[in-house]
Amino acid sequence: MPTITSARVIVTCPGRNFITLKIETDQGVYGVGDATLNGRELAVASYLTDHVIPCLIGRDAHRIEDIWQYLYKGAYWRRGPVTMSAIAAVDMALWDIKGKLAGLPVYQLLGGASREGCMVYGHANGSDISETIERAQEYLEFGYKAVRLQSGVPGLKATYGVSGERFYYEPAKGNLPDETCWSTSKYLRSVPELFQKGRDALGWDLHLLHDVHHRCTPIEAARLGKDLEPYRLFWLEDATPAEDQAAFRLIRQHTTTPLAVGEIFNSIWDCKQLIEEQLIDYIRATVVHAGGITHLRRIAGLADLYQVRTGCHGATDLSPVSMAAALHFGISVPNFGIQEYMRHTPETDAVFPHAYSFQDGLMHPGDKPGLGVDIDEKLAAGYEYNRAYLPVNRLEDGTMFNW
Ligand code: CS2
Ligand code: MG
Repeated sequence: MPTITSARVIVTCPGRNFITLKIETDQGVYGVGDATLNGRELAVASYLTDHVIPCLIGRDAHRIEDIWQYLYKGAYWRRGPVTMSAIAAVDMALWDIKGKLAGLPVYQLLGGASREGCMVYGHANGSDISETIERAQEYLEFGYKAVRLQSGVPGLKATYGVSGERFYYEPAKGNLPDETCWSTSKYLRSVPELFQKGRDALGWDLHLLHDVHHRCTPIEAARLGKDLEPYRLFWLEDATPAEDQAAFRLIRQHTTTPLAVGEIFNSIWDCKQLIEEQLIDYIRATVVHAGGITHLRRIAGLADLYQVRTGCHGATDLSPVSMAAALHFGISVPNFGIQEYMRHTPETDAVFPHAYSFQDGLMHPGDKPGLGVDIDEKLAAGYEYNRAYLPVNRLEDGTMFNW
């Protein structure tokens, strides 16, 4: 049996902070796992270093499920983004080790490929509608089959998803949170035109998506869903905050626009009602924040019973280690929907060499044993941690709101 002999957390910041767990065994094989939690990275680093790693040494690295249960039940304080991101990193690293020792890519251990590749979506964003559509046309030329449109809102200085950068979107900036100002009424007035012009310019074959980013009340989300019905979106994401899963009943009653939610979920309990009542069409829970491949398979299994498909989060603040693990999961799971793919910068890709690839709108994890991704520790050491926060958001009268 491969015994865990050591493990350590690598903090690096090639343009943005990433937390990577590396677990080593007595078979000379190691595994890597992503533990990045945007804006709270060091909390997970400490959870791993100070509380988890001492419990791993001497364990059988093959016992993925047992170690998962040990870390979940053994913590006593269950769930939460910090705990579940730490467990996720251990889980990813153990699947990586298992694949390497078996000489197989992880997706072969998960039941093999269920499709040729994972359809991914890119992020077109711009300060106004025409710039957003221009960006989307570039994604169309790259071969993407799906693109998210996020545009500036007339009358607002800044809004979610608009970065000014052509292909990268990194919202975490500054030594303290930026403060942005929001108006739902201005936003609701602007979105239908974005998609009406989007359809006119981009046609009907390209899947179009949009992220509300938790900023509507249920009835506002219902209205937006209805307003967007003529444009046949692939999904409307995070239409309203989902702590109250029942809130989606009201949206569902009013609109047939498909709904996606869950990038901030960290366990099956966060989405059980949403799935069982078919209040959503896509579950966005991710490999890094929802307990790793092991737990994400449970979520996907529940979702499959109710015709809910996966649509995993894949922003730049999920490292290439997560991207690799998500693709092994995505290519094998029966109810795959779509995978988000916010490209990483060349400096990030250099720190995390990987086997996954993009072609004709699909991504494939590659066939290297394990996850097919690594961390170049020498390069990583050259990028010091640099504290950065996600912005906070206030209404025009100063009331704290959802970012
Ligand atoms: C977004 C993310 O990718 C998405 O759908 O919601 O950009 C999200 O804001 C970031 O991952 C937060 O760190
Ligand atoms: Mg989102």
